[in-house]
Parts: sequence; structure tokens; C-alpha cells
Amino acid sequence: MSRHTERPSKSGFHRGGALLASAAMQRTLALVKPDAYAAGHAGAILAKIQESGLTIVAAKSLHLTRGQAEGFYHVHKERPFFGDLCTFMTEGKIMALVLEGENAIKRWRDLMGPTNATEAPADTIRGQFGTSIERNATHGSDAEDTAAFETAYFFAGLELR
Ligand code: RTP
Ligand code: MG
Repeated sequence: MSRHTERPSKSGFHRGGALLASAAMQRTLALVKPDAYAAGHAGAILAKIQESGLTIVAAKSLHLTRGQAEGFYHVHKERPFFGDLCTFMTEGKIMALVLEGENAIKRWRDLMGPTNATEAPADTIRGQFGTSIERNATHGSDAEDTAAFETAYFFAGLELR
């Protein structure tokens, strides 16, 4: 086998002795929603993120206007819960975070748990801090394209360096 031959391994490909990582480095947008922020859970949620090994690239707290909430959740505008969701998301301050790591999008959604907090395992963030299908403590982007849109919705380029 020549020095430049690629051969598969358990975790990626070796080329000339160097390991090429197979996991993608990603950024994702996380929100601490108004229910969890008002209840004082933002600190505990930040601690869980850091314990998971994800890096917090950017963070801020803000109070969304109705228009800003509608724009953020525009993909859901035809859904029956859209109006209630926007009312909820504007009832108080939120925290917006950009998280980075290998497979960050899925890792953050796994940490959050399923949408319905009443069905979320107790060791997930939604299981611990959410109370219903709507009031579920946190948001996470669901794909690379939505992560890019949502990150840029909250943060300017200079805040993401
Ligand atoms: P998110 O976008 O906030 O991370 O939540 P998700 O992907 O788990 O769930 P999605 O289907 O995108 O729904 C967005 C948010 O809308 C609220 N919701 N209410 N009343 C209802 O039936 C209902 N369904 C969803 C939740 O706050 C959900 O996170
Ligand atoms: Mg979603």
C-alpha cells in the first residue's frame, strides 16, 4: 500500500498516516425560551451545554417583538399553534446562543429531548425544565440550512468570530 492510499478505519480515513475526521464541525442556534428564562434556568442550561462538550460561540439575552418572533418561526405560519407560539415567545426575555462542535445540530437536539416536554426523558433539558408541548424550555435548529438562517437571524458576522 503506498503512502497516499486511503483506507477506511472505524472513525474515518487514513491518508499517509493522517486521520481525516468523518464527523462534521457544525454551528447551531439554541434559544432559552421565555418559560425557562423567567424561571431562572438559563444558568443550569448553559452548564449542561458546557458539560456536553459543545462550545458557546456567542450569547445574548433579548426580548423579541411579535414581528421578530413571527419571522423566526415563519416555517410554522400555517400551523394551528403559530399564534400561540408567537405569543409565548414574546412574553419575556430569551437567551440566544450559537453552539459549535462535531455534529452540533443533532447533539443539541438530543440534549433538549423531544418537543413535548411531558414526554421528554427526565435527563433531557425539556424533561427537566419544560412543562408542555409548547412551553418546552429551549429551541434548537433542525438542519444545516435552518441553522445558518437562524444563526444569522440573531447574530451579526462580527459576533461569530
Ligand atoms: P423548536 O423549533 O422550538 O426547537 O422545537 P421543535 O423543532 O422540537 O418543534 P417544532 O415542530 O419546530 O415546533 C416549534 C415550537 O412550537 C411549539 N409547539 N406547540 N401546541 C402545539 O401543538 C405545539 N407544537 C409545537 C413548541 O414550542 C415547539 O418547540
Ligand atoms: Mg423546530
